Amino acid sequence: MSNTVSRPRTKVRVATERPKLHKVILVNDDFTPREFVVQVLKAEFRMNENQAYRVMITAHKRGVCVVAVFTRDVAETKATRATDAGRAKGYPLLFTTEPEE
Ligand code: TYC
Repeated sequence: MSNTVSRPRTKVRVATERPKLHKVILVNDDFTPREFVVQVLKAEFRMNENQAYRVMITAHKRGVCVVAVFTRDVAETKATRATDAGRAKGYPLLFTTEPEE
């Protein structure tokens, strides 16, 4: 149309804007032993026994628990490594990632 003005569709972002952080989420299951979940949390997310136990028991009771937030690459790598650690032992242990709002 003659009265239609097209504008650039690219959003202008200021240079100081930080990349979105992504949550690593621990998902409960009925098979992975509690102690093994704690072990994986300590190894992959550098938690102490207390922190790891609290994250594990929260996922156990509520279904999921946010473990920590990272840049997307780091979150995905850690979630994959932690999930693979369970798979290597034959457990269905699952870590997922999700962008923060
Ligand atoms: N629900 C498991 C059990 O009772 C323990 C568990 C907790 C597994 C958290 C996964 O994300 C998880 N053995």
